Amino acid sequence: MKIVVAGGDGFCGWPTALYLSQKGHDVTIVDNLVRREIDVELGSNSVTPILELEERVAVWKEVSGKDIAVKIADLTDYDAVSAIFQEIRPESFVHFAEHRSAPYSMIDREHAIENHRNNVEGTLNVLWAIKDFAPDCHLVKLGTMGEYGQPNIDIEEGWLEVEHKGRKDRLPYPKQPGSFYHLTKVHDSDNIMFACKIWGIRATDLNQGVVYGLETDETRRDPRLVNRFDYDAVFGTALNRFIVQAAIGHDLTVYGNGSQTRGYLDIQDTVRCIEIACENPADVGEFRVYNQFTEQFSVKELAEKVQKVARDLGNDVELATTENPRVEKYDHYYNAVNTNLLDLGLQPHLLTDEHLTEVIKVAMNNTDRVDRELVLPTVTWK
Ligand code: NAD
Ligand code: USQ
Repeated sequence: MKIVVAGGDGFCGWPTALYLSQKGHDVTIVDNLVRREIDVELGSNSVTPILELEERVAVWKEVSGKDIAVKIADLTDYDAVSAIFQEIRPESFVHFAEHRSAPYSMIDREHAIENHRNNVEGTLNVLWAIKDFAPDCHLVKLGTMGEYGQPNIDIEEGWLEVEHKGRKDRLPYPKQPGSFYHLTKVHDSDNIMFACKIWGIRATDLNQGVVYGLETDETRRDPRLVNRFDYDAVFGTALNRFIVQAAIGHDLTVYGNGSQTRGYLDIQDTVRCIEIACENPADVGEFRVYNQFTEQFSVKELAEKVQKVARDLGNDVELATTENPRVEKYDHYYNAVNTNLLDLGLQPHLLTDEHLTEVIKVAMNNTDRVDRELVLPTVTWK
């Protein structure tokens, strides 16, 4: 299958591109490398030393014998997007290429607007290019579980059966996101749903939970293929941050009382979910929503797991109670459905002590790359 992986230089996109290539798909990475520029803006870095994109792809060719094409292009540039669609005519377009940090979108007005411009405009360009140049292309779009927020009822997969004043309908599940970033995903979902309806586009919106982990079978094949691993307070996600904090002997930054609960999944399951979505395309005009996570944890549960494994490795860290820079719910109900991907064959990698040990060891081997100044949060919601 001809597959474009947009955002293929990023944390989820790079291992996905390798996985799909290994499976024999004809993969093209599209990325404008903005994530590397944001590292410069924030003075941050990946704990793991990642190569330049062209070099990584050359190593993959050396290791696997397989080619991955690279297009350095910005999805907000319609000339570039339309040229890519006309040249490649992809069967699946996997869209990871967005600014994905909630704190980044909350820095100030300019960042909130740039976040919206980049994400919403990029996705609109992809929709128009599919319509104009590759109408049969299946859009596999990364949304987020955070689109739903934390409602006091079960979270369904995209839709809710509603009975109101004696009438019934199946309506889009209500969205109550918790940051301007998460809001961009809601706007994307609405735009994609509308495009499916009016133009007959096929789309799968993957509402992904928080991704943890580092390596996949493909990145493990050579140290030069290593994935990026963010630990700073802006782009690092909770579990990955706790792992690096444990590796450097820093107390774990549990925000508030740590009862905030989310869906989580291993990066090894992210790559498989994308394969499942590509191999089982949505129908013409269908807007399909899958919830992409495997387990639910509170932040405190995650921190306690990391604390235990770090202690076994000789690093004794405490759970620090850190004032929460965000505005979010505590002690809330959280029960989300995630059966669609499991029904299509996903076999989850669960969060085990062995997994945590592997990743903490990698972090411990790279502690010289960790800037402690980046660990504590500086961006607040208020
Ligand atoms: P990332 O920042 O590591 O990677 C995103 C990549 O997209 C980067 O390489 C960046 O340079 C590129 N990009 C951004 N805007 C672009 C544009 N306009 N044109 C071309 N390239 C562009 O992020 P990630 O963690 O790999 O996340 C990928 C996607 O998955 C995002 O859409 C994110 O919202 C979603 N997601 C991520 C997580 C997570 O925990 N990491 C969870 C749920 C959903
Ligand atoms: N948290 C802490 N301590 C930290 C960092 C975070 O307690 O040091 C808490 C936050 O307050 C929040 C929870 O952990 O309650 C999750 O925060 P996060 O930074 O791990 O994840 P989030 O901001 O939700 O964003 C991440 C990705 C984003 C993706 C989202 C999936 O960065 O791209 O969309 O996970 S979800 O959360 O399901 O919406």
